[in-house]
This record gives sequence, C-alpha cells and structure tokens, in this order.
Amino acid sequence: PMNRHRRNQSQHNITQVLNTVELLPSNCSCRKNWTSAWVVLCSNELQFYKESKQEAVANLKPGCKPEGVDLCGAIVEWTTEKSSRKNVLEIITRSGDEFLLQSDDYPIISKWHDAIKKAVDRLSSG
Ligand code: I3P
Repeated sequence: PMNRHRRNQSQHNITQVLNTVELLPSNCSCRKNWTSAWVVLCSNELQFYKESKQEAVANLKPGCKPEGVDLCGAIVEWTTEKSSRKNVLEIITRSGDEFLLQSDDYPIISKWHDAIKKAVDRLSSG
C-alpha cells in the first residue's frame, strides 16, 4: 500500500504552463510563434492545451481525444541554437516533428527535461 501510494501517477504525469513553439520546416513561410500553453506529460505523450487540461477536456466534443505528441523514439535535448531564449528544450519526434519548450525558470524546465527523458527511456525499454 505504501508503495502504491508512492507510485502514484503524479510521478509520471506533470502539468505546467510553459512557453512552446513548433518548429516548422525552413521552407515554410510561417512565422515562429511562441505561445504559452498548459503542457501535460502523460506516460507516452506530451499534450498541449491553451487552457487547463480540465477545461480543455470538458470542452472536447464527445468522442474526441486531445491530440498529443508521441514520445516513443523521440529525442530530447537542450538547445542554444534554435532560439535566442534561455533554457530551451528541443523535442524531435520519431516522425520528425520538432517542438521547443522553454521557461525562464531553470529548475522548472530542468524538471521537464528529466521527466521527458525518463518517459522516452521507459518507452524504448518496452
Ligand atoms: C520571430 C520571433 C521569435 C524568434 C524568431 C523570430 O520573429 O521574434 O520569437 O524566435 O527568431 O524570427 P517574427 O515574430 O517576426 O516571426 P526566438 O524567440 O526563439 O529567438 P529566429 O528566426 O531566430 O528563430
């Protein structure tokens, strides 16, 4: 019972407001548009919400599932080249989609770095 309590989902599930942007291919004329979003790390994916997850889920049409970024086979690393901002994490999915996550608060983003890396490792070890 102690153990079950300690292995509570919150260990693998974190939610926080972070700055995020999807990096589009360089031949795309779209602007790089940072936004602040609620980011949720679930066991195998990252989800992004404009509002808190509770509100977003309540607003979903019946039968719809929030779209997430699959972390299986993803690469997660710090980058100083993809942005002029500090504390920027780059996530490249197996299918080649690229996202940046950023927070001015290093301890916050550092926690995300470690948690996402763990999720990716857990997924690749089956
Ligand atoms: C972009 C905007 C982004 C910036 C990007 C700019 O300009 O200022 O915030 O990214 O730099 O091109 P615009 O709003 O006119 O599209 P960072 O904040 O991550 O540096 P970049 O082209 O060097 O990525």
